Amino acid sequence: MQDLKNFTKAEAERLGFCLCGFTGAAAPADFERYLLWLEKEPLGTMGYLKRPDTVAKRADPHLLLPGAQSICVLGIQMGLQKAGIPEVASYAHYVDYHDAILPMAEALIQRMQACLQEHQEYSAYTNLNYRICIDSSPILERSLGVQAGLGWIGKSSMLVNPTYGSALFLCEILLSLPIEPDKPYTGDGCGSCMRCINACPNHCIDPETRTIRADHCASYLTIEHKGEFTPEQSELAGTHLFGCDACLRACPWNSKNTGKSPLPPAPVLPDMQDYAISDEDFKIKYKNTAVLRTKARGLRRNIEAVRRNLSDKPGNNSETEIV
Ligand code: B12
Ligand code: SF4
Ligand code: SF4
Repeated sequence: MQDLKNFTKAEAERLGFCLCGFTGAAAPADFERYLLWLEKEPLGTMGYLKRPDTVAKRADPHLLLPGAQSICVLGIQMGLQKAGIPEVASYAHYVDYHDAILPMAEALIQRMQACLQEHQEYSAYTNLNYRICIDSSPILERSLGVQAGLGWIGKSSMLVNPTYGSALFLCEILLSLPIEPDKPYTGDGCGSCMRCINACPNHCIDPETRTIRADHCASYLTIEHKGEFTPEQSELAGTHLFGCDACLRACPWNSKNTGKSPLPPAPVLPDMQDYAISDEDFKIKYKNTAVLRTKARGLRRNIEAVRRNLSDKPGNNSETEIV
C-alpha cells in the first residue's frame, strides 16, 4: 500500500497538516510509562485518566476500532503567541481545535476512499473502517506520534519535531487498512538543554521521566481543574487566565515558529472583564472556542486568581492595571 501511503501524505500536506506518519495498531511501546505516571503523579480532578476501561483502550487501540490495522498520526502547527498578562495559551487564539481539525481529517479520509475506489489493486479494501481521535479519545497520542516518526518526547513531555518544534496539535486516524508503518523517531534533540524545566513557573517538569506533575501545572489548573481553587492552587495559577505556554516558548526548537496556523482565529479571547459573566452569556460569547472547556465558573475563578496574584505583586496597588 505504498502508493496509498504516499498519496495520503501528499493530501495531508495539501489539507494543512504539517506532519503525517503511520504506525501499527498494536499496543503503544510506551504504555508502561503511562501506568508509572498514573501511579506516581497526582491527577487532581482528571481521575478519568485512571478509569480501567479507558486505560485498557490506551493499551489496545483495537478496543477503539475493532479490526484496526494501522494508525495515521497527523500534526498541525499552532502559532505561538507572545507572552502576556494575563496569560492566554496560544491554542485559545484559534477556534476550538477539536472542531477545526475534525473536518480536515474527514476530508483526508474522503480522499483516501476515492483513491481506494479508483485503483483496482485496492479493491479488497474499499469498505474502509476508520476512527478519528483528537485529544479527547483514550489513546496515547504522543507515543503514537513517536512511533509514526513525527518527533521525540522532549523533557517538557511535549512531542517535538525538528522542523516544526513542539507547538503542535496531534490527531490520529485509526484505519482498517494494512498501511506499512514508518520508522519510529529515534533521535533526541533535548541534549543537555534545561530551558523548559527552568521556565516552568510551577516546577512541575520531571526531566528524568519526561512527564509532568499535572495537578501543579498552570494549564491543568486553569483549564481542567473542576471546582474552586485552594489558596495554594490560586497562587499556582499565577497570571494564567487560560492555559500556559511557558514550556513551549522556552523550547529552542520553537524558535522558527511563524506564529501562523491553518486553524481559523478564535472569534474572541478570554477576557478579564468577565468576572461576573452568567452561564448563559458565557456559552454565547465563547461558542466555538476552547474556553468553553473551563465553563463560566472556571473562567470566573481564574479571573479572581489572576486579579489576586497581580495585586499581591510588590508595587502593584492599582485595580485599574489589573482589569
Ligand atoms: C491529560 C492531558 C494534559 C494534562 C497533563 C499533561 C501531561 N504532560 O501529561 C494537562 C492538562 C496538564 C495538559 C496540558 C497541556 N497539553 Co495536554 N493533553 C492531555 C491528554 C488528554 C493526555 C496526556 C496523557 O495521557 N498524559 C499522561 C502522560 C504520561 O502521557 P503522555 O503525555 O502521552 O506521555 C507519553 C509519552 O510522552 C511517552 N514518554 C514519556 N516519557 C518518555 C520518555 C521517553 C524517552 C520516551 C521515548 C517516551 C516517553 O510515554 C507516555 C505514555 O505513553 C493529551 C491527548 C491524548 N489523548 O494523549 C493532550 C495533549 C498531550 N496536550 C497537548 C497540549 C497542546 C497541551 C498544552 C500545550 C496546552 C496548553 N498550552 O495549555 C499543555 C502542555 C503541558 C505539558 N508540558 O504537557 C497536546 C500535545 C501535543 C504535543 N506536541 O505533544 C495533546 C497531544 C493534545 C493534542 N491532540 O494535540 N494536557
Ligand atoms: S504548561 Fe506551564 S505549568 Fe504546565 S508544565 Fe508547561 S510550563 Fe509548566
Ligand atoms: S526546552 Fe530544551 S529540554 Fe525542553 S523540550 Fe525543548 S529542547 Fe527539550
